Amino acid sequence: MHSKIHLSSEVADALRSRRAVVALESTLITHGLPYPANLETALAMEAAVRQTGAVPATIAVLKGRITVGLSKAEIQELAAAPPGTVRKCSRRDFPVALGLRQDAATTVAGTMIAAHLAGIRVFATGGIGGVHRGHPFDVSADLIELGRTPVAVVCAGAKSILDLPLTLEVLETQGVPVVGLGTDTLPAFYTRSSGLPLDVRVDTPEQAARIAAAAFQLGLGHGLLIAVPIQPEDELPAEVAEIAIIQATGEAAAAGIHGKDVTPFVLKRVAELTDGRSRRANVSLLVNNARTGGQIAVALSQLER
Ligand code: PSU
Ligand code: MN
Repeated sequence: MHSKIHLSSEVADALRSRRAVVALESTLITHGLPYPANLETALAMEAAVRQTGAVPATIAVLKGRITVGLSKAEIQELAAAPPGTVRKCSRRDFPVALGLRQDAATTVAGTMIAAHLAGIRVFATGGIGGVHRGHPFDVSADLIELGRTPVAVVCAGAKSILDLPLTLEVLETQGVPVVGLGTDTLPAFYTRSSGLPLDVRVDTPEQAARIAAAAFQLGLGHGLLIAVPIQPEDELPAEVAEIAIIQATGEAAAAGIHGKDVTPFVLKRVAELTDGRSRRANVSLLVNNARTGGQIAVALSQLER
């Protein structure tokens, strides 16, 4: 294994004995949720993965080392870091974080890369990045990573702060299967449906695992998106989400916010504008996806035995 990557002994043991492991990202801890909700949510996601019989592997760069399987103390430290002090680590950021021995929080793209290097095939998160509304050239590196790294990413779709039709087009171009689990349409993060039809629906984690297993066996090198809607009792009404999103994205543009700062800014503003309701929805879908990721990882490891 690469000297720049470190696996916790629990994760290394699980992978060696071919047990189910689920990768979890760290950008949602440093940039997605405020303290202490970020800490509570990260730990709740790990617990949800464990309940399914899988082993969680929260991933970040710590002092220049890609760390797969953070300890509780390490999660706590990242969660309590003052906002803006930890680098958001996508594909392009690894050389900087590793070369300068920095701490950095991995995005969906960054976590996929680290998971793949470690040999983990299932990763659960909240929402993926996408094509920004009104900025068709601001395409999240997450979409490109899904096209070139063989990891199954379990998410609640993408926030409607993004241009969802263009996001689906880019995923198609990148050769990424988008599988609805219990849904015929792309979920829109805070809400169960964007109304955009998907061309594949499955209804069990086992079926999702079969598609992932086939992808990995074929070996074309791309990832998959498994889209799981937020639980009905926790979704925001579409118009509530939409009004807040339009205002927040407008404010971001007016304030000249760009690049990697857009997504954290908009998440924070939407939470303020919805009196915290969007944040509760966010936490709910994160824990739900962690549980579903665990179920898919367990099914995948059974298929391969
Ligand atoms: N979606 C969320 N919360 C988040 C993110 C996405 O609901 O914290 C993070 C993920 O780590 C994702 C990143 O990979 O934002 C996308 O950033 P960008 O749009 O700059 O590619
Ligand atoms: Mn972007």
